[in-house]
Amino acid sequence: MSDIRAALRAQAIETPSWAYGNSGTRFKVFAQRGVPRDPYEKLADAAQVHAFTGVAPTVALHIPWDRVDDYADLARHASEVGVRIGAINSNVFQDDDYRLGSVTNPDPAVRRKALDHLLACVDVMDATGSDTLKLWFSDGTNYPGQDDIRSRQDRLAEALSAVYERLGEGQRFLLEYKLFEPAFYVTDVPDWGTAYAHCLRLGDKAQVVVDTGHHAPGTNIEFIVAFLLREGKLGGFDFNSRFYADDDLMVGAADPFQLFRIMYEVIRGGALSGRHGGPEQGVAFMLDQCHNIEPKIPGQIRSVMNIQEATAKALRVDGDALAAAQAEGDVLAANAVLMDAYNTDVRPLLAELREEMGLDPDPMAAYARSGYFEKIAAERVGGAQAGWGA
Ligand code: LRH
Ligand code: MN
Repeated sequence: MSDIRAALRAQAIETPSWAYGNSGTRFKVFAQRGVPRDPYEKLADAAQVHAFTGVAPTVALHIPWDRVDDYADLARHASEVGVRIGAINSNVFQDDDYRLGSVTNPDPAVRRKALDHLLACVDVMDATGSDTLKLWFSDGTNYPGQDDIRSRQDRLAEALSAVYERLGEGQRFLLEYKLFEPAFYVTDVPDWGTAYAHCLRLGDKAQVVVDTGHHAPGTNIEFIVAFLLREGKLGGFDFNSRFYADDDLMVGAADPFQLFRIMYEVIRGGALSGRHGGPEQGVAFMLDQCHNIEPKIPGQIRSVMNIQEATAKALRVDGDALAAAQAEGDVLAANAVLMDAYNTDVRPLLAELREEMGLDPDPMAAYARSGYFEKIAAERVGGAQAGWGA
């Protein structure tokens, strides 16, 4: 049991700066009291999640949503409040020039503009000490014939090569795929295979990020995880959950059993922490969510706890019994080993672990009692609340 505790204690989950700002759908973005007005306040809120869970030490930034005059000073502020800057997310999906694509756009001037932004994000990595650039492209088309599928892949490959060349020592990029939206016919990086092929051609500094909301319904995501881990090409996760499309709901909320199966393959692949034959930086366990109607900081705390619970259950799988049943072809026994672990209530174990870590066993209740929300709701009056700026 001690190794399970050690693994859970060493778990590191990265929260996204944009989860602390206002977010919504095309129908409505509901503003909430106390929402941050700038990246400094977003980091302060993220630090609360780490303070109450003990396993959320880094925060992903999104550029330009988190643009500041002095990124080194922002990194200093992060360490003052108790966190570090994690992945830097590029944004080539919110500029009018990108209507027909960013790095895949037919217009070379637009492609240059998009590439310059990606390279500028590597400068932000240098300034903040981040070792990970996350690339998601909304690029695609809406109608057959609108553009040449193959030529767009050529343009994408050209841009990825230029970014790859720019990466410094110890730096990498994670290429994110997504089945559709905002493009509704062809998405230029639609699935894990396309992302994997581009990364394989480039080299070790290019890996794939699996956003759990970016697949066709019914996709076996843990298979993709197992495959990419075996290839040493799984760079990270954008964790969230969904009932229908890219709903960006709290991870584990819609399908906790799927999250358990994914974490089991992470553990089976030796990737829960540190080196595992893959990227030297290890697998980044990032959240990518939007709390459209629920309070932001408690939403992130609950999400981190959902990953802890899925991880603790997956660590409870009796590997020897499973291997024996699998070797004997005892289908029901093998399935039962996994279900026993999944059906184990690990909340008492996690509560004890938090006490051992000097934390309150119930992070949600402890945060509610802290009065932090009342403080920020009173202080953060005026100014423009942070959001997607869409
Ligand atoms: C795209 C995405 C991507 C981010 C954005 C916030 O759907 O998952 O990871 O840039 O959400
Ligand atoms: Mn994502």
